[in-house]
Amino acid sequence: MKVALIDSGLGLLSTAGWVRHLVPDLDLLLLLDPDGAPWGPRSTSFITARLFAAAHAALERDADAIVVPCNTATVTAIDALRSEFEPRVPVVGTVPAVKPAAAAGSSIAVWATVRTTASAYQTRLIADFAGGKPVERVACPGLAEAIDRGDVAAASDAIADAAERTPRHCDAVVLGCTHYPLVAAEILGRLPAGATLYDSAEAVARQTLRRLGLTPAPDGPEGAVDVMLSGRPGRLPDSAHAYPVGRVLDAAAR
Ligand code: DGN
Repeated sequence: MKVALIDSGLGLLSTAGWVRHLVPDLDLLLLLDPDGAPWGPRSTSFITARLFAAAHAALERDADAIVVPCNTATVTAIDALRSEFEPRVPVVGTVPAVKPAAAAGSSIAVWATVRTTASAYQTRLIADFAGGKPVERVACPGLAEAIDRGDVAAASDAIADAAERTPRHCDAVVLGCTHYPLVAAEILGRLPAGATLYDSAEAVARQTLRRLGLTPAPDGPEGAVDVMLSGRPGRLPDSAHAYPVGRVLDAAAR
């Protein structure tokens, strides 16, 4: 079976890493969009068109599930993607992990792209799942882009800036952009002691397995990893090597 993961850039790595960890023998097709990235500042029609193009490419390559490990794309276009591609294949989106954060923390901050932060989708998510607890929305302009470039200094500046705008009493910090778990240690180092990070990568990977009727089987052989860059077969960018999961998946790619 083959799982296709679609994101503008390296954010898909954390979810792909979890899928590989839970069921190694699934084939993975990683679809990045260097020609269109970053998606955050783009229009809804642009993001929808890029997702549709990637999803068609995935189906041409016999993908059994389409995963969008990107909060920005999910809040923008997941309904359109589902209407077009389900029930041919399951379509799994990603939203910030507000629910588990609210279950464990007393005061929550959600770090995300400017677009996700401003979205009505996130407003609904907070209303539905924060259980009335205070939620601070912290936009992190430039952070996903710096992570894509493997630009450690720019990422570090963006993290410091977001940490400064995060109220000190927030004990649960949700990483509402799939790029951010790649620099989780750096983020944690900038937050007050005792803060806990939450992201959606494992939950999205587990939901993908459920939609495929699979259970975790961590001891199997390793399936193939293929990469497409804006519709062309390719390799992960060199910047993926800045992150452990990027090195592992690049080594497995053919
Ligand atoms: N990884 C994306 C997200 O989870 O929102 C951000 C991608 C982007 O292009 N900004």
